[in-house]
Amino acid sequence: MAKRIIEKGLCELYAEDAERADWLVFGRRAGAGRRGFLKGAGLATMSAIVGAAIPFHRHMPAGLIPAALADELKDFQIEGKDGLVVLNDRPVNAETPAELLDDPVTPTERLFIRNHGNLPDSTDAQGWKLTVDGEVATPLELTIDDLKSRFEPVTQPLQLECAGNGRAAFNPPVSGGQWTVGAIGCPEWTGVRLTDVLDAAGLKPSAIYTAHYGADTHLSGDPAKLTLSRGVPIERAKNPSSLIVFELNGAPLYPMNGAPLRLLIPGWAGSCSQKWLTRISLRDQVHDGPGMTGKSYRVPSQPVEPGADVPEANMAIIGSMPVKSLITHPATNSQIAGLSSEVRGHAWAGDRKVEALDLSLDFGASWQPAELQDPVNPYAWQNWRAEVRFPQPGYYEVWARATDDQGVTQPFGVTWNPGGYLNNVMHRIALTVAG
Ligand SMILES: Nc1nc2c(c(=O)[nH]1)N[C@H]1C(S)=C(S)[C@@H](COP(=O)(O)O)O[C@H]1N2
Ligand SMILES: [Mo]
Repeated sequence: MAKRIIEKGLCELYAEDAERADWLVFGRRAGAGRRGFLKGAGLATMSAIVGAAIPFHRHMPAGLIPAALADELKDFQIEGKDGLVVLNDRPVNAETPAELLDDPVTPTERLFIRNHGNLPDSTDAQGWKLTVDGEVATPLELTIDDLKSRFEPVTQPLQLECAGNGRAAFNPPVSGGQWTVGAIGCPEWTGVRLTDVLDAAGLKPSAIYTAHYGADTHLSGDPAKLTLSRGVPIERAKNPSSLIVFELNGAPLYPMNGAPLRLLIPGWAGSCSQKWLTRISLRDQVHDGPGMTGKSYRVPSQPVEPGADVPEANMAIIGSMPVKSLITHPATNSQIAGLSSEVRGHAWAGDRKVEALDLSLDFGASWQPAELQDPVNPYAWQNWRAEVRFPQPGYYEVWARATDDQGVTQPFGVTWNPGGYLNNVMHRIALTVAG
């Protein structure tokens, strides 16, 4: 596995803008406790992070990075999240270790975070407005209360996966977040159907693509620049599983997962699911905002040699995510007492359904089927389990391989592409069987 590349350090972040760092680190506005000196909730959080009371906290300046954390991003916890591995902190990007994704429905504190820019100044639902404009008969401006009162609510577990999940395994390495396997989750979302809102605005026949806009700001601080603005073909927007959501697991959205309003286009590249959603514009052409062109969220139309420089004309926009699976129990490197163990996890296939999940204990020489459940609704991941028996004590690898309803199976090796996307290589874990 390629070495993790941490793009920005905590020290650098605090040195540049301590208040914003507080917001990113503690998930709340600076000044609420750490302006001046450490007190109240800020002090409690800081004590929890360093693992002890801080006797001299009265002298600890706001914005000071505890030396205990200075170069240890891995020990660094994001308030409201549990056990996520921080890949870089400006912007915050954090993934979930596979064994913490064991729940059938992903808890909020275990849903990954993928940010391109600075968080919006406010994530307050009060006064938030969503504009729907462009190729529509009646442009709309909707508050969150309007969305709740005018449209039918929908609550469903739905998968969200970053297109760059698995990038860390690319060889030659590709720049960008070095995600391993944990930029995926399937929490329960509540919102309204995007198609219902589009119907209310009245789509013109010329509307062929959406364009999504959010309130986060560009890392450069330039207000004229957008962080990310992707879109989807109108048919995908009309899919009843495409939602405008305001709740995550029965509570208002977590700030860094897009509060107070976001899109969810489950099964497609996570980047289609605009966070801090402020505007959906209907276009009469394929959207060309940041994230739609060049090497962003595009892959070669034909397989290429690893490291190849692919001309833009040969690149196509990513749509559905491919068939994939994860082993969430046991954790890799576990010791197994006895000669058998339950193995379990999830499998998903973007727009498709997973038809089979097979396991191998002998490096792919033979395979045995696991019990695979149907999705609880379209675009929820599918849970699977198996009781596996090991012939004798020793070192084993468990490999999981999902096959979708078109017969497409996960590959053994990475299908290389310049942006480091869509790595759906089989997940493997290591087990020591004590017998
Ligand atoms: N406004 C905005 N929306 C965004 C992003 C972003 O940086 N800004 N990142 C996108 C990407 S690349 C992914 S994978 C998902 C991640 O959602 P999460 O952070 O809630 O897990 O949000 C998408 N929506
Ligand atoms: Mo992403």
